[in-house]
Amino acid sequence: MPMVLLKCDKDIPEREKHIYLKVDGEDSRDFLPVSNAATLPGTLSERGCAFCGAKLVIGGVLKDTIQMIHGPVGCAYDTWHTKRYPTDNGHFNMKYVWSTDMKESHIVFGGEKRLEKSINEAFDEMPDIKRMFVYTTCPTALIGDDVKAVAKKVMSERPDVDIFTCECPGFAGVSQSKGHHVLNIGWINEKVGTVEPVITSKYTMNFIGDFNIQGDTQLLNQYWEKLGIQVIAHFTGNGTYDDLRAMHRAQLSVVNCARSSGYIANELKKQYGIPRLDIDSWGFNYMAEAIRKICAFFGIEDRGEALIADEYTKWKPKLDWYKERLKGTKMAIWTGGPRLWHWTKSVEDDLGVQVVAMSSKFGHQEDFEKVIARGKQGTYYIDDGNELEFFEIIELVKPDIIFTGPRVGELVKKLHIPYVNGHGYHNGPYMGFEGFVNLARDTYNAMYNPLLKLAATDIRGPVSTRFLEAAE
Ligand code: CFM
Repeated sequence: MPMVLLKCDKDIPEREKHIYLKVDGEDSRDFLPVSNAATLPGTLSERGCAFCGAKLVIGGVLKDTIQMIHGPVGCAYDTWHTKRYPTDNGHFNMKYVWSTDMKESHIVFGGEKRLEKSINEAFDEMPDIKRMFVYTTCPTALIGDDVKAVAKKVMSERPDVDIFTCECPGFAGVSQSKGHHVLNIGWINEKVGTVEPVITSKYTMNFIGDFNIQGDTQLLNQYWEKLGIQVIAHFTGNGTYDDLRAMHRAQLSVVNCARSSGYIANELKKQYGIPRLDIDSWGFNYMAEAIRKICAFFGIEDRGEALIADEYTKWKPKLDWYKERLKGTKMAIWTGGPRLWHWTKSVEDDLGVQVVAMSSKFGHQEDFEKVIARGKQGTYYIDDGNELEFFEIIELVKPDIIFTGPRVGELVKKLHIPYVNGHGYHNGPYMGFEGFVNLARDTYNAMYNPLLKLAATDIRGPVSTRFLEAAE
């Protein structure tokens, strides 16, 4: 039976359609977990809301942009400081949070005036910042505040500022995935093509779907600089608002996270004829393959080979040191979706690890197609997993280590299973060659942390014996 009903799901048997166990001898194309569907009542989802997908994942990464959240203060607070995407201008994006702080009376009488006042206040407070994203949230979308009209009015009164409005309240979709989509499409239709970039190289590209988690973008940038490729826009790691308005001038769109940002790459192709090239940026084999593909596009294969050779000389021995000590480790990966298919084969090939269970919060059908194709037999593939399922799966597959977020991570720690932050990383970056050595190091450190052994020791036995001995 490839689809699995776990014991804990006996009262929500529909969950069977969301859990797949790949077994020998079947055509895996026949079995795909249901995904990107509304969470079932009765299951405690780990998902985020659609607003969060727009703000926390994509927009909030930009380094020079005020993120004005039109809603109750909680929407702003809860999407602030929960993600680690540094910037090279002193982390402006992570220092501040902006909210219109909607209260009951504003819901009753409308929040447009309040929004206008907040936008002006924010620009007055920060005279060096001239760019802003405005987001609606559940309450302000429900009452129908016209944020576009407000943004237009402010822009006409302040000609030096530019504002992008993202109307993606939390309820707009079944998960954060909807927010990615709305932001991608809004941006390409309203802002791309409104700034002309300065071209400094014969070779230009957009780098799409990398959010500079703990410096990923900055690490990969060293490669593009060595190869002589100009990145017109980073969508959105360490990126600027105006760079993203110039995406239409790149010769190529390179896509890492196809889930969150494939939409804009498709539109760039449709509207501007820019080809899309999908790559994986985690792992030695994948990174080398990515560099080869990009260099082949530009006809600079020699430069690519030289770069790969240099990086292998520098980092491969370090990777192998960890591989020697990690091979045979059983790993579970419970993140958003794409990292399942990005990582399953890379940890297997580069670290000798065996991935035994994978859970995706919001992946779509295509994500499950990719991960099941790349993943092993005997592995569980779960859509929108809940806490009880996680515990039952742990019993079934007995992982040695789990890549997941702090919420689930802190839970599994109580079972004395080490976890590595698969979202914001422990000590990243994790992309590229150097980054994958960091991932290996964090995995090794988590596995061999002596604290785990101490935490698993039941001190009551030895203590009581000592007391007995003292009493004698
Ligand atoms: Fe793309 Fe991401 Fe991810 Fe994602 Fe995310 Fe993320 Fe993720 Mo957390 S954009 S889909 S919505 S790779 S925040 S940086 S780690 S769940 S697998």
